[in-house]
Amino acid sequence: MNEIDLRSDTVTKPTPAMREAMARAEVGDDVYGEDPSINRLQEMAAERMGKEAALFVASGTMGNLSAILAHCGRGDEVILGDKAHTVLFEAGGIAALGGVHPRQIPNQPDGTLALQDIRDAIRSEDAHHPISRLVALENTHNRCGGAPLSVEYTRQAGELAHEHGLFLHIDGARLFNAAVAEGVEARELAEPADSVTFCLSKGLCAPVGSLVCGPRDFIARVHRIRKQLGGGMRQAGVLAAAGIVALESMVDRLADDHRRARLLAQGLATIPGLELDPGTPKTNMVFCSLADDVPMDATQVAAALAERGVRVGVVSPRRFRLVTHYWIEDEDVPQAVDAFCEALRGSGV
Ligand code: TLP
Repeated sequence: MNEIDLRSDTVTKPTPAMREAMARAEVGDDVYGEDPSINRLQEMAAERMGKEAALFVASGTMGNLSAILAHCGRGDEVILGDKAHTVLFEAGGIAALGGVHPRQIPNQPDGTLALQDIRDAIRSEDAHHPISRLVALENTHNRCGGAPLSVEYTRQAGELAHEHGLFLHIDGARLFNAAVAEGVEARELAEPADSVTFCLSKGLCAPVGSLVCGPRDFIARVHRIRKQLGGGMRQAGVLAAAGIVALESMVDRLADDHRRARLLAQGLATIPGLELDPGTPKTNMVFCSLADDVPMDATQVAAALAERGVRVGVVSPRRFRLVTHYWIEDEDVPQAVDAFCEALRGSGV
């Protein structure tokens, strides 16, 4: 049975072109700075983000952690959303390993932080207070439905942070999805930020890795922190080779994932017992919930779907996330919709 895996775009396996590039990759010891493939990828990433320098790291989590630790000292505060990936899903690393205090303010449904909330959260000079050092945004915003933040909003948030002497970091795990959705270059979305992390291993399909991008002296600090975290890799050029293919050939096609997410949402909207989030999908993620009268919970429905070869993410007891990606074809969409129909019919709705 052909499995349709909609749990995340992190499940994407490398493409044949990536596997070939990996096999041919020129490598060296990257801890000595001698891996030509890593060096090339870092130059490409810096160029794509319009920043001076970039550093290859093992994951999006390591990218955010090392960037936030490079901006903030122990006891400093980062202002970020209560639905930020860094708050919800990074194992509290910034507090556990960096002593950085996460000041959470509400994420708006469109993934933004209200500018007034940011302003109100910035601490005054007082020995009782942590020192406000950083604002962190997420683009696209995962838990806010894969919402893309606009250039205009990002600029306003950057200006506000900088007016108060704070830095701006963007968790741009899916920044290229945002760029495609907004019809802009990724560097325009990154421009207002002092640092940005983006991932190769999500919609771009590479097997491993993320890039932290920013000014040269900042990236030098991130480099030292990556070493402290045990993230200095050796012949990692085999991974970078896939990342280079990702940047060269996998960005523009993200529009196909967004189109398939729209088709998927249209199909799911016709199923009794399933309620779609307003405005979903915003990029490559469809969020939907079970209606109150459905006598199964999301885990049970997901199990019934898995029996039919369709895997979905369960994000709360009655809620699902379905993510489209390179390995989801047009014909998989009606198949997934049919599986949902059958699974819910089985529940007697
Ligand atoms: N997100 C994963 C899960 O951890 C939830 C997913 O399936 O979406 N920032 C954002 C916005 C992310 O969505 C993720 C991964 C990360 C950072 C962390 O990236 P990795 O998994 O490479 O550490």
